Order: sequence, then structure tokens, then C-alpha cells
Amino acid sequence: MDYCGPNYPMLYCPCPYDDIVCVGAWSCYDIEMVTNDFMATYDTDGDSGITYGDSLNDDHLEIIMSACDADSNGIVGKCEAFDCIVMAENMWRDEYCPESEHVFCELPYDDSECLSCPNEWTCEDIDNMTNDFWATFDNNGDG
Ligand SMILES: [Ca+2]
Ligand SMILES: [Ca+2]
Repeated sequence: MDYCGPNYPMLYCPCPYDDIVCVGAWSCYDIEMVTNDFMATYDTDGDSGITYGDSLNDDHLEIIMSACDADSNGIVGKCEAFDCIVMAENMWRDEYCPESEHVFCELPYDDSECLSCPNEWTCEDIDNMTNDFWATFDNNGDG
């Protein structure tokens, strides 16, 4: 390697190991991978949610539901699974790695994937339903 002289900019490398202080602790990246595996393994019917329709042992399903179904709609979606695994990682750190800080991970998925509900109504749906409603019940057509 050639020496480029003292005025040559120094290379600075951030330590890539900073936020992992315990062997076996998961980073946000690991958690994303685990979430993907988790969904691939447990979403047996491939509808992007873990529900009682998936062929899982009931006891396991109940634990997953009670721990991870944040909005209690009976479906554990990928985003709920991700949050749930972050929570599990922090529980693990409390137990096995108390000197480390909790991990906070932003959802790695497209927001709309996490925020929309499969059967939610759009404004257009509501508008249509309102029109139907009036058409049905406003018998004398006076609005
Ligand atoms: Ca499913
Ligand atoms: Ca849910």
C-alpha cells in the first residue's frame, strides 16, 4: 500500500458493532429477517396475515394472538409481527442482556402496508353508500 502523505483525507469507519453488546442480540435488520421468516413459516395460507385459518397449533396461535394482535382484529399482519418481535427482543435484552439499551426499529415496510385495513372503506365507498341510502329511503325524492 502506498503512503499518500499527511494531507490525504483519513478514512473514517463507524464501528458497525456499536449497538450490539450481547452475543445473540438482534439488530433491526435481524428483526426484519426474523419477521419475514416468521410470516413465511406461520402464514400457511399466504394471505399476509396469521389467523385461525392458518394451520397452526392452537396453543401457539393463541400466544401469538394475545401477544401480537395489537388492534385485536384476529389477524396478525406483518407489521404487527415486526413490532411484536421488537418487543420480544427487548424482553430478551431485559432478561439476558440488561446492560444493553432497548432496540427501537422503524417499520421497514411501506407505511400503507401497515396502516391500511383489508376491508376498510374509502371515502368513495362511503359516498356511494350514502347515495344508496338516500336512494333507498328518500321515497318522496325531496332530498
Ligand atoms: Ca394466513
Ligand atoms: Ca391485527
